[in-house]
Amino acid sequence: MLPRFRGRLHDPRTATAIGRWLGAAVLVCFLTGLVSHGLQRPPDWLAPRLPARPVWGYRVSQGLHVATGIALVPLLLGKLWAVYPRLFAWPPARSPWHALERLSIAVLVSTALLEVALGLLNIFQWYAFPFSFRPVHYALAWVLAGSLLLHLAAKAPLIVEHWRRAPAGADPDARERRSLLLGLGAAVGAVTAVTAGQTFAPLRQLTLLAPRDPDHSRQGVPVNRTAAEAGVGPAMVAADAWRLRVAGPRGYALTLAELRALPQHTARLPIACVEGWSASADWTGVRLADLLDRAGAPAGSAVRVVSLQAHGGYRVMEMPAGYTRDPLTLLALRLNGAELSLDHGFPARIIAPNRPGVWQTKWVSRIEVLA
Ligand SMILES: Nc1nc2c(c(=O)[nH]1)N[C@H]1C(S)=C(S)[C@@H](COP(=O)(O)O)O[C@H]1N2
Ligand SMILES: [Mo]
Repeated sequence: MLPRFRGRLHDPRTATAIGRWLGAAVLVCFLTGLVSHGLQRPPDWLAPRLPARPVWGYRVSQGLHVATGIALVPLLLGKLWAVYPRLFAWPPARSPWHALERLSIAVLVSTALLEVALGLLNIFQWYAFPFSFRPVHYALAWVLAGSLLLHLAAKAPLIVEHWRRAPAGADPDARERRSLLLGLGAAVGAVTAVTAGQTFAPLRQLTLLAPRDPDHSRQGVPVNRTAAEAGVGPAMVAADAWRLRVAGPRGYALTLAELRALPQHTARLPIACVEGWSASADWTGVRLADLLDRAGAPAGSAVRVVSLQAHGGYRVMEMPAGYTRDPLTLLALRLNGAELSLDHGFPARIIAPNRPGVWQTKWVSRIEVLA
């Protein structure tokens, strides 16, 4: 037997009131998800057009993506609570049209729950699912958007009827409904407050539940994958073993001492991980533009950057033209005034403005100019 809820608030008015906030959160989450996807895996037409400004663009958009995704947990639960009795109404379909409408709700509810669950698993780096996260999360987002539009169209008359505040006295449940919405708002506020500090510094003190606490960091920046996890050992980066090789029209190789002797520049740039944490730091090193000029790279060329790491998805990175000549794009040797630690990518790592953390390649060994 399914539990029977006897409360009076399982009605279209409550569903509309929660739906407003739910819809807004889904919209922000969807749009910032598109930004995230576009910056991480741009299609060929988009890659050369990706902008390196604002430097905090990806940081803000990905922070919003993860924060709205987390806020969806209480909002979805609240909405499901409000419509719960209708989900199991009997008979399941009264007409072919009604059957279709219920089918679209089944798709909507299941993709919404799946998207939030996958996102949460991913930010906690618990890859419990047997497929790669990003393409599935991206494809399901379109299924969710499509079924949500269908749902909004089917419910448009009810939404219109209940969108506005009822005239005073006409709605006997108004007070109870307001308490429910306040409670839900408090739940959203609470989950946001204890997680958003991972990217929004003023809330840092409250960061209880975020998987990456930026205060638990070395050199002021959390470490996402350690050198040991990536299989990079001290012998591989020893002074006599490591060279930076630049392949291009006039290719060359440099030792770390030679790199240090080139003009050094400092940029304050954030690392913003897709998982929602971010941290700003002072990065010092050689401008990628200077290294490319020295290799005779034509203006507007993209590059491929290869890490010492033996395998793994982030061993090889391609950087589109919009970033390669940017004065803030560095092959960094120092972090917050000290030499890079091995975990942060010693001897040299990439740091570029407005790019996802996954492409801030550590332990760089090779830079190839692309045609
Ligand atoms: N070679 C290599 N570079 C890498 C990674 C990696 O796994 N291998 N992880 C990336 C990810 S996902 C992030 S968020 C940043 C984090 O940099 P940090 O560990 O110095 O904070 O490094 C990026 N650079
Ligand atoms: Mo990351």
